[in-house]
Amino acid sequence: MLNVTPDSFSDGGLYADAAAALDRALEMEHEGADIIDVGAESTRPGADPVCASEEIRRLKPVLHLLRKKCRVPLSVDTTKSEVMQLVMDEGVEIINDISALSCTAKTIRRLARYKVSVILMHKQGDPKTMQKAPRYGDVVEDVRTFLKSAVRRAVDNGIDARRIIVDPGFGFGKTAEHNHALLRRLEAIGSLGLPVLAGLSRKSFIGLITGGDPLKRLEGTLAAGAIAIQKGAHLLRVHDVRAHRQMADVIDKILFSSSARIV
Ligand code: HH2
Repeated sequence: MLNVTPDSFSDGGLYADAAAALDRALEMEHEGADIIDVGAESTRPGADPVCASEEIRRLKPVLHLLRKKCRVPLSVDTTKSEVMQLVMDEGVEIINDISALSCTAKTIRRLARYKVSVILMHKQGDPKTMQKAPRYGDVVEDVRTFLKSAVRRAVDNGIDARRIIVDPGFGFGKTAEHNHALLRRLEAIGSLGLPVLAGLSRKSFIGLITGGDPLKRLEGTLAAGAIAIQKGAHLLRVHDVRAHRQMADVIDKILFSSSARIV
């Protein structure tokens, strides 16, 4: 992941400048990233939303450079139709939407025409308040049911099912126990028959186990990522690419014939 934000929870401000963002993207590519996911709005718990024009102002120069220099596919983390349109015109291949395409059907049909892939993520509530009192019946079943209907809506509006990735949305309106249950039973999300992405990197439910601030959660993040791969995750969204590449390659070599993707 490449956060071009001033306020992301662990790397805010580091890559807000386009040249620094390009250097980091090339470094991640060199370290073994399969996809670069660029985000211009922090969605950490408590974050204030930003408007589309500010998101575009942050993204445009970065995407322009990345498009020219990066070899791996580019993804953009956004929920806004205007931003989706701009980044598709810049040649971005993947839209990562933490609201699972809550946009209009018209926007979804436009995504289908551009033949982009989409990441549909579950969240409960919005970043500003989502950690106040998350509630579920059975968190795994509730998340699975939500994703199933988001996939159905995307397909009904023309998105090719082969271009859809699902994501249970670790940390988005979930207590630590909810996150543990989703990780323990991640196969249930995989049973939707689509690739699963897990975004675990440095998140607070890992910090609650290990202690330490976000920059000191690498080992805990690797443990959670290793569980996710064993439970069927196809993609990991990470800050620390080199360490995850090595971890995923070892698990894949020993347990699976195909390789997990590092984003
Ligand atoms: N997590 C974050 C942002 N986008 N997208 C998907 N699909 N899955 C995730 O788990 C996910 C995501 C939050 O992490 P980060 O980008 O590190 O922080 P911030 O939102 O503060 O920029």
